Amino acid sequence: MAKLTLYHAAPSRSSIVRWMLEELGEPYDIHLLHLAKEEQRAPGYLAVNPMGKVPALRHDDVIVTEAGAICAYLADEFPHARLNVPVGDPRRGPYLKWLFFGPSCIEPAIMDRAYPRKEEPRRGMLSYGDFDTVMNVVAKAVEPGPYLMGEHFTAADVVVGSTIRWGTMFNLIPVRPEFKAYVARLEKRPALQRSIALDQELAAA
Ligand SMILES: N[C@@H](CCC(=O)N[C@@H](CS)C(=O)NCC(=O)O)C(=O)O
Repeated sequence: MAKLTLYHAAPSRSSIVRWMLEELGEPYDIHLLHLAKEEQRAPGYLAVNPMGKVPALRHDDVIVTEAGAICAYLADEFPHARLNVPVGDPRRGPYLKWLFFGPSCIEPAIMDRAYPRKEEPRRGMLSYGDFDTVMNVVAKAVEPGPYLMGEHFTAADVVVGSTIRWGTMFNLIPVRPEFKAYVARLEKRPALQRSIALDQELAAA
């Protein structure tokens, strides 16, 4: 049994972590959950993630949930893969910013646009401000390329890149040349290609 187990549904937000694990190159096991069968609400799994959601990661006796936190954790625990920016490096500030910006700004901005509220909240009350600002900020950040941290591909690209890729795929974000080029660069990565192929096998089984 590998030290790392991903609680996974294919495809879903846990695919973000599967990509991260493929980038890492460490052996891992998959514990598959069928969301349509509500397996994520079974008491055994709620003991792993009381939110009843995937992903969750077990690393020996440590359980981590939330895709962004899992990617940050893995990047720091396995520094040889150079997917983190270590403590003491001034680039760690922007790196952490992107890791948090993905789940706390990009994703809610996309979902609020896909499922509009009856009453528009005040901009100042929303953690992400407004959709267009979020998209402009991300587009500007990915434009110089190849990655958010320049030449250094990091866990932040796995987190932010997964959401941009998925948003583009389902037409939930504007088709912008900056996003198309960034996603094309990400899709050239063998680890992402492997994780997509592995998820397709699982989904077809
Ligand atoms: N904030 C969580 C969100 C996870 C999430 O929403 N996962 C979905 C799959 S994409 C899920 O487990 N849905 C099943 C359910 O809510 O019953 C994260 O980023 O990890």
